[in-house]
Amino acid sequence: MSDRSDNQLTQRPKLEVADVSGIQYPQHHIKAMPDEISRYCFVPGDHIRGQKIAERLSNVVQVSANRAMFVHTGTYRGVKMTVCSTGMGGPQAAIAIEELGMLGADTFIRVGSAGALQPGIAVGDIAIATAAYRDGGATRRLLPIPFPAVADFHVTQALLDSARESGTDPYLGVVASTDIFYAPPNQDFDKMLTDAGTLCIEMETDTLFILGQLRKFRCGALFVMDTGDQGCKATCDSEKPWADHAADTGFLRGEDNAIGIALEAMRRLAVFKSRGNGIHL
Ligand code: R1X
Repeated sequence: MSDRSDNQLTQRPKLEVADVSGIQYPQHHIKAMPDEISRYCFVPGDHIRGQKIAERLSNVVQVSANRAMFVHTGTYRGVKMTVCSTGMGGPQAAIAIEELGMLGADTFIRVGSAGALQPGIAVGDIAIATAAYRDGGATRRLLPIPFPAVADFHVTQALLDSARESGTDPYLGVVASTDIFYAPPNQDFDKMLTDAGTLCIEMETDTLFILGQLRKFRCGALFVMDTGDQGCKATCDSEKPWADHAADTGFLRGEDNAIGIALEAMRRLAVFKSRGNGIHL
């Protein structure tokens, strides 16, 4: 075991922190001005992953840090991009996405982690969502459950193209979103999802896609697997079913891969749009 002084967090380079004192912000939670938020936003749940994405941007500034939503804006290959961690679960993700939208964002990529539901999937593998099974409750009052939670086609295509060009052959398909991480075991539910071909399970993508539909945002999501089809033990050195996000080398490689894929996909969406090639927004 490493002690605290070896902790990866303490070793991460410090990012510039904006002075937010005495300013009236238009949104209740995200303490930023519209010109500090790009229309192109990454929405990981994990603020450490958010920081890792931010570290890949140039001229990056932390524009807000409130209630687990750490917001950084910088540029990637000339394109202004924002990263905002959403925390875990649909309700907080909804707050983050809605406020980013009111600050001018309209294109969102979730860079998440998820647990595998299909045979053959390993820790560190990448999945891209085409749609999300709506087991989460956050958006039920926005659009009723029969309404599907579907990814934006162009964002999904950009993620797929970016993955393949990076040499990754990602899983592509439906993911499941749920609210309860420590749900009572329910083999029938798990079997239903697996038999239906659901790739993996996580907690925010249904919310992202429903807000995308309702608010006319373009939304996509990709995930690094933190369990394999036989739990973590088959693929990593842990007693727990999940890979350690701070230490498991397979997971960390996959996370780094997912971040690179997402950045490049976002850049393509920006370039494509600026050429006026028919994206609907
Ligand atoms: O979406 C899931 C949630 O944010 C993935 O990881 C978290 C739970 O451990």
